[in-house]
Amino acid sequence: SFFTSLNMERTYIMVKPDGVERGLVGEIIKRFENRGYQLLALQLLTPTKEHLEQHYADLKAKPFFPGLIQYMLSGPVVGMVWAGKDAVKTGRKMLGETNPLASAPGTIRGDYCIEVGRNICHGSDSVESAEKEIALWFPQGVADYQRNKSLTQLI
Ligand code: 3AN
Repeated sequence: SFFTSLNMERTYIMVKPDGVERGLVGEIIKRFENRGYQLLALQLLTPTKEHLEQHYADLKAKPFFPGLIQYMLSGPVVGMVWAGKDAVKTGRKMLGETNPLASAPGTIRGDYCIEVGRNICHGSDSVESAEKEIALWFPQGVADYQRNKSLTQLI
């Protein structure tokens, strides 16, 4: 398809409760827009514990798991689906490292936080988990990627 021929990917990016509380939603959206990614879905919601436990199922055995769930329940989050070339890997680069202290300046975490337990954003770590997360957080479905003129000229 057109989507796969361009190496188009979708990724799930989530502004965590501390990012929302600190007013960083616009900044994070701006960075993805400026980079050239396309916003396919956006929602503010207060997640349930069950939802978060599914989202973080791989981390269930970690000692920080209960604290992580508690933190993620502390307020609303903003979930988004972004699409474009290499969106998963490039999205993670834009976020920075899991530990903000290891994140380069210029990345979101490298510019806005210092605590691993308060790292303001989430981004899918593979195409497979992105598709799982999109289905989990947007069961109603998301918009289609829109082909546009400037992009068509690039192929
Ligand atoms: P990432 O969010 O970069 O994919 P994961 O999936 O390893 O990293 O961890 C998910 C979340 O769990 C992190 N964003 C962070 O909030 C929390 N977390 C990860 N490692 C730690 C840790 N050592 N101590 C406290 N929280 C952690």
